[in-house]
Amino acid sequence: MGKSGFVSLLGRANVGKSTLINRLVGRKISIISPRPQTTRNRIIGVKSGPFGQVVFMDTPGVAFHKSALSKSMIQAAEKAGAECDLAVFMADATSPDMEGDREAINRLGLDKGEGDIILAINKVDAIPKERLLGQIDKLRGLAKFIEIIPISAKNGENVDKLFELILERMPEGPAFYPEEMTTDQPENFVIGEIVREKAFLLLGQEMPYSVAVEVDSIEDKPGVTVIIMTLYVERDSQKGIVIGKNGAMLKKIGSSARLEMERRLGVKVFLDIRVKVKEKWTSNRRAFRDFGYGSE
Ligand SMILES: Nc1nc2c(ncn2[C@@H]2O[C@H](COP(=O)(O)OP(=O)(O)OP(=O)(O)O)[C@@H](O)[C@H]2O)c(=O)[nH]1
Ligand SMILES: [Mg+2]
Repeated sequence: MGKSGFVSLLGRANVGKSTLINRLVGRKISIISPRPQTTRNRIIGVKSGPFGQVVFMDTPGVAFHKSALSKSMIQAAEKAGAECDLAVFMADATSPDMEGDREAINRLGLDKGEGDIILAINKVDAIPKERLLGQIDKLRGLAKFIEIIPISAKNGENVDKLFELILERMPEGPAFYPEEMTTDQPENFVIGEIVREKAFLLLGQEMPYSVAVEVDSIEDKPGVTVIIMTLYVERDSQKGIVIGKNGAMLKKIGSSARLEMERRLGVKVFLDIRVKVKEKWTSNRRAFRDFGYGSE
């Protein structure tokens, strides 16, 4: 029998959790952006091999906004932290924030001394090496870490080593998921997330926090897959930002998302994105659960 276990990736928003899960699994299953609070729910990434199977859980970054959506996002992370065999707490070497890390650790219940935690200090490709030791010294007291490892999720530095450390701690057991499965996200959700990622990347600072995407239909026609989806925002002014002058922004978002969908699905895609206002959805639990965000 091989190894089999659950590992949660936890930390403040924007530290690189989604970048790391994609690298560990070897496939893009979680979207990435330079803005905090990109990931909105727990996303499972499965890595299978001769060693057995490790199930990683990407989680929403811990940020302290007051919206019901933010609170539910933290709950999703707490739940992942409680359900795993091992937690990887990630810190960001390029923007050290001891207080933020401490708050996140407390909020996630990682300060209780229960369960194994590895501290991974990410983005070490982007800082001078001599700054690292000081950071390790400061961070090591935040919880009872069994290992501390500097990594770069972006270029892969030390990620294999991190995986070895993880594997050492995994219990023996049967695999939970079929070997070929890499994520439990429904295809519809993944397709919606691609559009949200492109919106994040193209709108930059202008991106309304409240963008949500819903896939209305996916239809396979001869030679082309027709995907119709709706992008929701909370206010009319945000609708204007997303659509842009003469529809230019929406067009850019659409064509960049379509290219990625075509690569992923291996078919030609016709993509139609509509934009609608759904007032106050981030404070309405029912609404964001319908979108698939937050804790279950
Ligand atoms: N230089 C560098 N940048 C990185 C690295 N890992 C991630 N990033 C960048 O950091 C930003 C945030 O990455 P994400 O993976 O989306 O971070 P996250 O922790 O999932 O963020 P949330 O989902 O918002 O909590 C992106 O711009 C990434 O390209 C790294 O190892 N080095
Ligand atoms: Mg993320």
